Amino acid sequence: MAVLNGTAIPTICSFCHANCGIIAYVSDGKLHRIKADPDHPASKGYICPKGTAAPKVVYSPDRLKYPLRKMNGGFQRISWDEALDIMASRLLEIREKYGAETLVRCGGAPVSGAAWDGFMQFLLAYGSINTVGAGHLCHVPRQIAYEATYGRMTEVDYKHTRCMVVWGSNPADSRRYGQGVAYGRFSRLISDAKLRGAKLIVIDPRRIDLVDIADKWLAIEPGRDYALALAMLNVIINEGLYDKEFVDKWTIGFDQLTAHVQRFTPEWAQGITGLEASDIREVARMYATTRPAAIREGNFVDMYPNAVQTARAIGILMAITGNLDKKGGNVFFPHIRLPGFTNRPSGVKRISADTFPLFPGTPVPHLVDAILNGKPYKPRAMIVHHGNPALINADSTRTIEALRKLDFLVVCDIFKTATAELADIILPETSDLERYDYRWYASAEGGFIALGRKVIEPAGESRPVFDIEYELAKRMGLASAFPWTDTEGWINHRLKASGITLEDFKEKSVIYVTPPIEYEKYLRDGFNTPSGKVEIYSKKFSDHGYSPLPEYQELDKAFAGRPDLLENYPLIGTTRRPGVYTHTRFRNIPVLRKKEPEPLIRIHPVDAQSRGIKGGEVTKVDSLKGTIEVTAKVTDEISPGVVIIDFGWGNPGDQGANVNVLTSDEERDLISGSTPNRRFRCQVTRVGS
Ligand SMILES: Nc1nc2c(c(=O)[nH]1)N[C@H]1C(S)=C(S)[C@@H](COP(=O)(O)OP(=O)(O)OC[C@H]3O[C@@H](n4cnc5c(=O)[nH]c(N)nc54)[C@H](O)[C@@H]3O)O[C@H]1N2
Ligand SMILES: Nc1nc2c(c(=O)[nH]1)N[C@H]1C(S)=C(S)[C@@H](COP(=O)(O)OP(=O)(O)OC[C@H]3O[C@@H](n4cnc5c(=O)[nH]c(N)nc54)[C@H](O)[C@@H]3O)O[C@H]1N2
Ligand code: SF4
Ligand SMILES: [Mo]
Repeated sequence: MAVLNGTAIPTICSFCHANCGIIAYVSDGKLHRIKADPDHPASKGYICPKGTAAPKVVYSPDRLKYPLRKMNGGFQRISWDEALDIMASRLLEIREKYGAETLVRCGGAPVSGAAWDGFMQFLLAYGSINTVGAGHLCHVPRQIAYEATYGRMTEVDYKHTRCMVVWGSNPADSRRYGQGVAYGRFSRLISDAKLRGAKLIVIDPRRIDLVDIADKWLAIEPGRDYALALAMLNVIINEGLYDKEFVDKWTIGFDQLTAHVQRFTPEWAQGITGLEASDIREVARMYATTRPAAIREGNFVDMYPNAVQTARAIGILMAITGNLDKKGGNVFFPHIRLPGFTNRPSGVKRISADTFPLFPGTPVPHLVDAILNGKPYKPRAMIVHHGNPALINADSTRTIEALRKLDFLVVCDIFKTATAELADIILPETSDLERYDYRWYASAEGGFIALGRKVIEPAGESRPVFDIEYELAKRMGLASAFPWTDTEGWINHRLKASGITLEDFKEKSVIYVTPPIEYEKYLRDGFNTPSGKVEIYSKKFSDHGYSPLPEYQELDKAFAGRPDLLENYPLIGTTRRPGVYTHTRFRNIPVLRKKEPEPLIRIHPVDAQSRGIKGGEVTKVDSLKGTIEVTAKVTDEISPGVVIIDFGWGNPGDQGANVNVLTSDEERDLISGSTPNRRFRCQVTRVGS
């Protein structure tokens, strides 16, 4: 399809997972302005400052415009032919010498179809199945937990609920009200529910904006939610507040759970969570007795070494209170089917197959181990597409050391990132508005697909990822393993199972491909588990040697029995995502940078005063892993003893410190390999002025 000839082109924003509908104003081939699309079902007229800044992003002077090759310690411009020839010969050589499985594809947060899929087909055609990304920190721990418990992740039915628990999610900044669901004008979802009389409970170490309208706020210590969830189960079971009929008919293992949670009293949890036992009781009762109720458990879960079992405990809360798949509860929105990739190599073993059998890929820290110690085998080459692993993983110093040890690193991005700095070859991709893409959404009205349109020509020599990987495959004799030859072919392949093609979007921006939501489907189909019931006791987990009931787990292993270390690192550090950025993106866009010019450490007045720190002063933060300097913001939005540092800084030129220098990848979730990116013990001192 050619670029649409018109001035107002409906498309979608892919700067974050919300994927709002936008209208791109183009004339003389130039993008002038982006406005919200009032009709798009994903956002109904909402747009954030990042979306509005799209022209500044696509025309940024920092855009990568040509392929680059590392030479003599710097980067030199090369042609596409050279770049692809070098890649083809190096990758063929590596395959010959070490085996296909030593190539790894690294992605990032899957904010668009292209981000999900780029270089996946190439990887399989080459003969490897090794993928890494941000999943171990982003959604996979929750996914593993819910798949084992009742089939798949749920969404919140905000429009019909009477009680919302926003648990470790900050939708006002993340614009993420669910996993992959379109709620319409989402920015008003929670306040509208409040206006209808629904209750709101916020569980968050920080006084986020939503606390202002909450009925109850639990300022929990970071990483301690597991104890809270177990104590809530204790109260709900012992006070008989659960849904007896649902539990009898539709769950397995409730009696074992009842016995299991007896020792997890609110008084026990009080000592761990920093919360009052009476508050825990009150929240447990409010949640269990106000039906229907729904928990929006956010991304907090995924960045702790007890991630999967915490999610299991939360999932079990949803189930025993009878809120699963019920109108106004935690529901399953309709699923869209997408055909997978072809030519999956057989007989190749994932690097983490033995250690993390339930993980669909490999957690990055495990890959880092494999690169550094060669076990079970040493990965040799990596293609990074749409991700920035050097900054986003726990213990950046160690991650970067591993990336440097690769024989061959290719990074495909639109900007020169901290990861690109380590690459042998940098490939410039087209930005979202310079290529076609698509996105699937679940919604109460049905699952639908929206098209991301190419509205302007690519910057410089940048190319869409699917064209790049096909060209590369052709040079390596792998073209026959591709069901497409370019971006449009890729979209048509993925849309096939929904019975539509790219051509169908000529007149429409959005096409519905499933029926609307149906509640209580389990009455007909059961739950998607081996028993067809909610598996409170998980045989799947016990078969894999994991605790079949959520067993409590201590944190901060490196500090166990070490009062000296606890004294040296008395504060608990966690991280914050500024709403004006997405992860490590956009610090180079001046209109956005103005809003949050530098990373801050939020510190409570009590902790600041005892250290002689004033707001606006530079502080030094030390952890067992490293040291950074950040400016202090003295605020009571957090509790004494807790500090919060902004995440996402550290790309070349942004001059901000990378908080993951402080985090550790040693303590991992047994089941998902998740690391405590949001919990590190630290000390903060004033930098002498
Ligand atoms: N301490 C701490 N660590 C964290 C988190 C945290 O909150 N605290 N959050 C975690 C989570 S949930 C996630 S998802 C990860 C995020 O991890 P990533 O997804 O790896 O981080 P991003 O900064 O979004 O990286 C995306 C990259 O894609 C590039 N890009 C943008 N558009 C295009 C395009 O069209 N084509 C190509 N090829 N590239 C493009 C961007 O320039 C950017 O470099 O971080 C995790 N790490
Ligand atoms: N602007 C912007 N939007 C984004 C992103 C971004 O980087 N910027 N990233 C996108 C991605 S990849 C993701 S995964 C989503 C995530 O979106 P959400 O699921 O909404 O998660 P976060 O925005 O990370 O908010 C997590 C909240 O949990 C709190 N928290 C931290 N630790 C704990 C804890 O131990 N317990 C509890 N109860 N709370 C805790 C934090 O203070 C924060 O308020 O956002 C997406 N949207
Ligand atoms: S960046 Fe802003 S406009 Fe774009 S999808 Fe996310 S919330 Fe919507
Ligand atoms: Mo994420």
